[in-house]
Amino acid sequence: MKITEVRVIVTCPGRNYVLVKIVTDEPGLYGVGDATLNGRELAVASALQEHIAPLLIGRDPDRIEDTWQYLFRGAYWRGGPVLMTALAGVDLALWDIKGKRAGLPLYSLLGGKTREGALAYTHVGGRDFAEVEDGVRAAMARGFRVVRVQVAVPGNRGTYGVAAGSAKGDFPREGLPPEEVWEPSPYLRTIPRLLAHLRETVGEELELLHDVHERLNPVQAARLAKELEPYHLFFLEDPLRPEHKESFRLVRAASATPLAMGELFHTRWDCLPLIQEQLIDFIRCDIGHLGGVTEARKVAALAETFQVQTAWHGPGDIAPPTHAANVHLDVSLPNFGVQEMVFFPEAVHEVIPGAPEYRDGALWPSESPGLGCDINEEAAAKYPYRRAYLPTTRRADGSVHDW
Ligand code: KDG
Ligand code: MG
Repeated sequence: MKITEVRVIVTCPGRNYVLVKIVTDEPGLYGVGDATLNGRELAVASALQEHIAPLLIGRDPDRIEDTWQYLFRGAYWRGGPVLMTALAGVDLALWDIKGKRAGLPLYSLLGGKTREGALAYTHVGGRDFAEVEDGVRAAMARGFRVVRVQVAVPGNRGTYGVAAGSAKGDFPREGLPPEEVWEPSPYLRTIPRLLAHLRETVGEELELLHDVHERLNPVQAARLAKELEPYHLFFLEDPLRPEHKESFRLVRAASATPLAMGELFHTRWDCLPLIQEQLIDFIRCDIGHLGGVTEARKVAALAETFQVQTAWHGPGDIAPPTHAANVHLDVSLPNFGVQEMVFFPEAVHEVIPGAPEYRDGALWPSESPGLGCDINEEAAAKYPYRRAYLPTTRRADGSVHDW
């Protein structure tokens, strides 16, 4: 069996997605993958089209590990978000082909189920505590047992995780990234109060988590983790920037609040120091930015060795094939922790059918062979690419901060 064609499909059914379709010489046999990198979509599409696709034509799609090594190590230039997202798109499509050939869903190829469904969490953001509380109650009514909570911070303009129209930043010029203003002091005062409010009003049973989005310095993160301790978070996500892994020691030493990190990591070597020193409790890489299922399995095995659980990244800016891969891994891995999820709009289901189904607080894998997703190329063509960026964050004095 040989790969005969690699199609890169860029589409915008509400937001931009880069999809990969790998076609084989077996009639009707192809695989689909996701290679979306928010705000840098065309860089990945071009890497795939111009540099990677020609290397794949004529290769045996069954040899996933060899293809992975060939594209990662064989090219000399390795790692980074663009190349690892491109590699993930190829990897997912190859696993999809393998599953379809075997007539088995991906989870079965990964060792079979260790659980039936994947405990899922949803996002709730609000302009104030009352709005967050309402959102949390609505999520509970939908069956969620784990909820991520974010709130607008008085004095800051634009808050991560709070819906548009409430706290979004300004656009410096049409078509460029919106700019937000963020200061640590009001943020650090607000978040413990939000959690206190939620524990008082919705009780102790619901699992709550919060995403810092890498904005704090080590001592600020240590303070937040310590002050949140009484509210028993499921985890505090991404307290620090990804560069200084050793800074996690300070946060760890300050409290017993569980910590999660990983969506800005791109290889197992990024994850290793935090896992090996047991400085985090959840590794939450984005399978779509980590080189796919092949690398995610290795990260999960490292994590299992050190009692770290998985919480793969599952936002709306990665496409359904990555969400499907998340859930196939979740139900097969022994050290699965929780799965982040979103509800996709109808246009996404039309273009990329097969996103995992949500029911009773969990996500359920498809029983179809492979990943269980497809690409409707005709529908994709109705939604052309639209340039879009993530926002930029500035401090009150105008200097650039981490978004
Ligand atoms: O493109 C950036 C998003 O994927 C990221 O901001 C989402 O932090 C995120 C999360 O936890 O879902
Ligand atoms: Mg996050």
